[in-house]
Amino acid sequence: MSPNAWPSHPRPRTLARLAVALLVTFTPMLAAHDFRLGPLRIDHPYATPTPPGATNGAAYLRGIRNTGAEPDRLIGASTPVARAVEIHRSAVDADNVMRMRRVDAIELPPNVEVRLRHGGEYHLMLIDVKQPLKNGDRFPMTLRFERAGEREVMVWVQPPRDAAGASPHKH
Ligand SMILES: [Cu+2]
Repeated sequence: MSPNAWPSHPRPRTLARLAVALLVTFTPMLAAHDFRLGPLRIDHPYATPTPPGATNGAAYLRGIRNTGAEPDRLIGASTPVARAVEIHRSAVDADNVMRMRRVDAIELPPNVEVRLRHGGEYHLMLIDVKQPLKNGDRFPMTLRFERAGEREVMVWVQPPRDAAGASPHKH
């Protein structure tokens, strides 16, 4: 396929980048994976599969541990598989319904592990996913921290371990 055959749409470049990421990370198959950025330990980024036609997905982290002496904050994220990524916090509202609200940041105090797990307080909402996320997929996501800067991590798509946390949520 000649370069001229590519449409002007950015999708082919995104797919090529994904393909490279897949080649890099499929060996070996590990039960978990983690990333480091300065004093931050980012443990097992994952996302739940999305049903066909779903516009939004959700990504999680088993945890982020700040091993440094200074506080940091997770202030944003982006990924080629979605138009935008928002930090959402779950809370029970006055009607006793669990709702998600967008927040600006997640505080990462020193010597604390903050969890962003399925069914927990925080998740990363993937707004307008470009294709369904399927079990076994991998995709890159860049996390942005106020102090430590940026780190690209690989997100594993897998079914939630705790089916009880799989109830649909409202925004
Ligand atoms: Cu949400």
